Amino acid sequence: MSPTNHDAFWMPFTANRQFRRTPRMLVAADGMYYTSEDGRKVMDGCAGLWCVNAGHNRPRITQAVQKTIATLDFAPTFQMGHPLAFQAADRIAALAPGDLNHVFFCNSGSEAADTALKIAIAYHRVRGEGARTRLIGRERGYHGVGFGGISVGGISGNRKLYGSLLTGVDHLPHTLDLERNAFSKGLPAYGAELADNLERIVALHDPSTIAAVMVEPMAGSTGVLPPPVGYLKRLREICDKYGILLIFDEVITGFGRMGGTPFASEKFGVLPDILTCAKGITNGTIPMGAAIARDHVYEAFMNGPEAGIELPHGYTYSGHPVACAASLATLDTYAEENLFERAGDIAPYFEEAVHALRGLPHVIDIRNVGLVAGIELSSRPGAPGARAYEIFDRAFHKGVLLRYTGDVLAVSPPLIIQKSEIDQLFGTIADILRTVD
Ligand code: PXG
Ligand code: PLP
Repeated sequence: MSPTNHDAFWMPFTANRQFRRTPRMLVAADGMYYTSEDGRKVMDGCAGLWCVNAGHNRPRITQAVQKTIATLDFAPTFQMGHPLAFQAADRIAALAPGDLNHVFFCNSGSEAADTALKIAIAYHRVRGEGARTRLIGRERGYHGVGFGGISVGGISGNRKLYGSLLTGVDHLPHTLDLERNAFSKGLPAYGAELADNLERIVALHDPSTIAAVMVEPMAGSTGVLPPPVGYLKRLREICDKYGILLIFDEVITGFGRMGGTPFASEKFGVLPDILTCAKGITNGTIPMGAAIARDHVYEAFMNGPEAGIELPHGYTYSGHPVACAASLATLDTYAEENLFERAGDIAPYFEEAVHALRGLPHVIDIRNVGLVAGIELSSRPGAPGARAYEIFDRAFHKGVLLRYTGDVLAVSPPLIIQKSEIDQLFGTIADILRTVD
């Protein structure tokens, strides 16, 4: 590590002391590759943190950011406007399925989640159903790190240090079922009936108290859990039956990750009432997130006196000009190169390549959809996560950047990945699996 003081940066979701002993530093990025501080090329097997969907250092995006920052470095969006925010919202609304037409900007997936939850509760309140305040999430759900997101999220490690969280939250069971579904290719066949737990939760609390259900269409950061066939449709039906809003958190699944369509919502044929996104919205270049609402949600707020602020919510940087410019250029890049279709076209090759790891030591499940794969390993006795960490660290030193969570390795490359790079990526993992204990 270079001779700066490395104590000051309190690193997020990192074992800070371990990292300082064995640092892994990146200094540059281009296309599919990072450059490490010691000058090695490292293939980006996880699109940064699932966000660099078009690959690194795309000239169109860089130029748009440079031009905008030199022209309009900042402009407020509270009672003021600037054209880029309206253009970016238009483009994103056009990309989003159905009548998801109203884009509320923020700066991250966490803020998008909290924004969506607030809109959902307020929606019922402005319609005269103010008793609908409960929020239903799911075990193993990840919705970022705001108080709303960790409350509705289902990761005990992210919740237990932080006190009482939001009240009035309940959780569906997660959908991972190794007994019935291990080594499924694409969506697992079994588990649609798990959505019926929503009926039980509704009966317990009474529908008149429930505002919204929030889930990731495919849970990403807790280990790649594709939805069982029919599961999301069933959730939608139960929400409709009881007047509950359905929120899809597409922070990872958005912008082509699932292959073939911009959003998982379209891919799986289920339209939520609110959709949240971030990450790929700017190809990871500039922080940005959004909560996108359908017409009926937005219109419920557009009553009352015209001079009244309909939604008392917003961030200093909602619709930041540089982020909006980055987003517009990102969407142009995705469109010019047909990257969502490309991801769908190469997904079968990716699927075969990851499932070829079946039978190697420690591998107990492989899950995939689009350009995402999770490789679940058996844990070392008494040391959950240690094996995956060691593989992650070794892979970095062999020139491949992965993610891991618990003992699941996660692979989610930029959508520009070539077949030869898919071979190299899984070949490196296979080599390590053969030798790691
Ligand atoms: N919702 C979902 C579904 C996410 O995956 C967030 C919300 C929060 O977004 P922000 O921008 O506030 O981080 C996320 C983020 C990983 C990993 O490797 C996943 C995320 C972030 C960092 C690492 O699992 N997901
Ligand atoms: N804290 C203080 C003291 C502030 O004045 C503001 C915004 O004006 C915030 C927090 C919120 O910051 P942001 O709008 O960037 O989320």
